[in-house]
Amino acid sequence: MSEVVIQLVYLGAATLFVLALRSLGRPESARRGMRLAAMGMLAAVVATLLNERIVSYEWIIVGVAVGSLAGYPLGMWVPMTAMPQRIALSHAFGALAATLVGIGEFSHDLSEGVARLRAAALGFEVLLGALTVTGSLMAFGKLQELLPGRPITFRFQNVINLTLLTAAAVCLGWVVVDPSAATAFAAMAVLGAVVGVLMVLPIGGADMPVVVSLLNSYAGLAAAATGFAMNNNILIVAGALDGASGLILSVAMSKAMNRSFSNVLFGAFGAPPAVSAPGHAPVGEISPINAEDAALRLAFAGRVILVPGYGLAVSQAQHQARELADLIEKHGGEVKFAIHPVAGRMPGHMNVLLAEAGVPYEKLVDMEDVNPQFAETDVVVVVGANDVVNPAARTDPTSPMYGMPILNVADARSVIVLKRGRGVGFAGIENELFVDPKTSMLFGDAKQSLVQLATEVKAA
Ligand code: TAP
Repeated sequence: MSEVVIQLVYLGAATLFVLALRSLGRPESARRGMRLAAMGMLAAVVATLLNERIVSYEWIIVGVAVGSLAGYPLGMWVPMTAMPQRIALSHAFGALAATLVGIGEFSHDLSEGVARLRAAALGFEVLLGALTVTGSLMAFGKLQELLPGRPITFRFQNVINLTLLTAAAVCLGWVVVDPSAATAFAAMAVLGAVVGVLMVLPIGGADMPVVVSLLNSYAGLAAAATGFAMNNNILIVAGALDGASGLILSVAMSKAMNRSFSNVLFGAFGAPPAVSAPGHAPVGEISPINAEDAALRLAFAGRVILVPGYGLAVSQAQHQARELADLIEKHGGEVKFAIHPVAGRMPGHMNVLLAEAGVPYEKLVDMEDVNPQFAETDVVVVVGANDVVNPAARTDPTSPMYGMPILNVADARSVIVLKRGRGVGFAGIENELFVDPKTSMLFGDAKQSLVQLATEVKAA
């Protein structure tokens, strides 16, 4: 009877996970999505605790206590800008759990003889799990700047990595053919862990969000394999959902950065370039503007679009951006926020920051929808964005960015750019928008500049 109840709860939890993923696709329903996912996870955990194979709850209680103590501060106190490394760490923990379960189950069954299918599932789980643990720790180290962010390359890196991965796959095959081959099982786990390190080291720190998302996918697949090995349906469903969504997200991120997925993984790209690409120095003079003049333009503008970018996240200026938008609207203007899919350093970065500041969802407009509106816009305020507004992506076939979809802010009647100086963005290339005759530069930290603008707009 209890088994029927458990399976029914699992079915409900799986439905909640699917609905949650669907809701997470839009900013206005994302909070609901998170709640649905949390409810699904709670139901799945409670149902699992009813499993009759559990002989003692003591260690489970200790695990829940330790996990909660570690998880609460990680969830509540880690700043938004540190979210990618926090997520990398979570994947490392999740994959470690899957790996240890796999090793435990394999060793436990060894004396009685492991069934071939089960050995295959456990081997797959441990191989992917070990790779994800070390890969995620490397990603964490790079994002946290404990390791150098630049790609750490070595000769024949792709050949060596591929050879090691093939050797690990051969060990897995060996375990499937002979499920008593404990040495092959151990060698496979070690090789998986080594591949995790060597695959992530040559990838630059700035590409880590794509890698973290891919490792998320691997952790999901490892969990699904655990589900097969332990005959647990919810692990299979949740793992498959995680695996598929992580992969889709990685590919979508690469696409929005105008990079092929294989280039991110094998191209040793993503290092902050020391100098801008030769031949791309923009011709023209920068026109600085002071806060007073910029505010006058904003106070009397009919249509204004704010374009947030990585600099807004760095200076944590989301509340000030919203305040400025409110003040412009009080003066009779209409304000929208243009959201580029890879603005910032992680998917949905700008949406999350602006939602935190209470910007209404209907004011956040996606790139495809906002681009045709720039031509009708009086003033665009670019807040710490650079690459996502670089016109070279549209106009310069020799630019490394050529072909990347961008926000066409250069189509607007006038542009005010808020940034600290002449620093380049993630792609490390110059931006002609900054010397466009209709662009004015308001230099300074984004938060301070927005505060000054707000003060001046209030007084206008
Ligand atoms: P970026 O092109 O990185 O430009 C950010 C600009 O912000 C810099 O030029 C910098 O100029 C300015 N800035 C930094 N700190 C600031 C501060 N405190 N106040 C004011 N300005 C500040 O940003 P973007 O336009 O958002 O583009 C994102 C880039 O990251 C894209 O190339 C994208 O492909 C890449 N990327 C994105 C993701 C995801 S998923 N979002 C993942 C990996 C890589 P100053 O130094 O002169 O101030």
